[in-house]
Amino acid sequence: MEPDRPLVLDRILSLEIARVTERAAVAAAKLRGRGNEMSADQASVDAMRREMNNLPIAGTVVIGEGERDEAPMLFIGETVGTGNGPRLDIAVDPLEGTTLCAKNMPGAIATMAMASAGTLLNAPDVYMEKIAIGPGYPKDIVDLDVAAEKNIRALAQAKDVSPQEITALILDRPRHSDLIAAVRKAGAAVRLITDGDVAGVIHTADPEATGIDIYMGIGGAPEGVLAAAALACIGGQFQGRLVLDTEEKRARAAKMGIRDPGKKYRMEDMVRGDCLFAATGVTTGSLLKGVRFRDGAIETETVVMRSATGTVRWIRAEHRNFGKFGQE
Ligand code: VTB
Repeated sequence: MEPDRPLVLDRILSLEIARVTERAAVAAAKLRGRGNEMSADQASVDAMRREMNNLPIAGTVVIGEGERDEAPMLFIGETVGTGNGPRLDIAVDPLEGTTLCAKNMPGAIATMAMASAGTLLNAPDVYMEKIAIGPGYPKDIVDLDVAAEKNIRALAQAKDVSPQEITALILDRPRHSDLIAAVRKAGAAVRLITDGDVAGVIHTADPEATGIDIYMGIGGAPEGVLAAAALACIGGQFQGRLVLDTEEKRARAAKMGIRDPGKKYRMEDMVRGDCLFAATGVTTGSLLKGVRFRDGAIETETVVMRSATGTVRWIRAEHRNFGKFGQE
């Protein structure tokens, strides 16, 4: 263990991290269904940053709202926290699923992860090819470089079921039409989502509860790192590869220290140490309940995961002190 990172602090942080995502979720939830993605996103960013700056950490944002020149807050490289505490890498997506929130559709979440300094992949905001499955399978049973049909068959075999009993979760995008056709050709079912692939990947960790065996397709790289942090806590396999299809993107990646633009990252390469992951529901989805504004209380539901122990905590909170949400 690093000397500046006593385990007890980790444990305290697993409650503190929930406060941060709760606050971001409440701020976004106030703007559910207003059709304004930007304002909902901005509100959750402001709220998350304000709460995070109360944490006794010396954090550096490695996955954030963008690069310094394009994001005024929670930009990559921004230091967060009080500065007195462990040095940590911070990954944030204050409002994952801005469109879901703006349209008041299921599955918007506020999410973040913390890990020891220098252990999270510093990914630029580009696309990432992703494939993820839950725990309990032989290593590398599915692989980004293998045809989708073959992956489905391998997974079915490992699960000792027919491919017909496998369900793949895929983002509903035109770019996935060949992938969707291939998965169906293999006999598996496809569940499509419009947004929200952090939660999508997490679904693979408990197929019995979620009905999802595998996540496949191309989504955001920042979301990929956050999803990898979650899976690192609860177990599973995840591979990702950045889509660096232009000179400009390759240059941006190089600036972040990425030497091999075609590298296939395993979960362990994206999250190289202990981490904490948290997500609070903004709108009710299959992972988390959304924020409820009741007479006299604001209710939130949060999941916090810790890789050191594999503990997963579901925190249903009733907030009665509205003052802390007042600035949002
Ligand atoms: C996915 C999805 C996110 O971005 O990562 C997606 O999970 C990828 O980008 O919720 P495109 O929308 O361009 O396909 C989000 O939708 C967040 O913006």
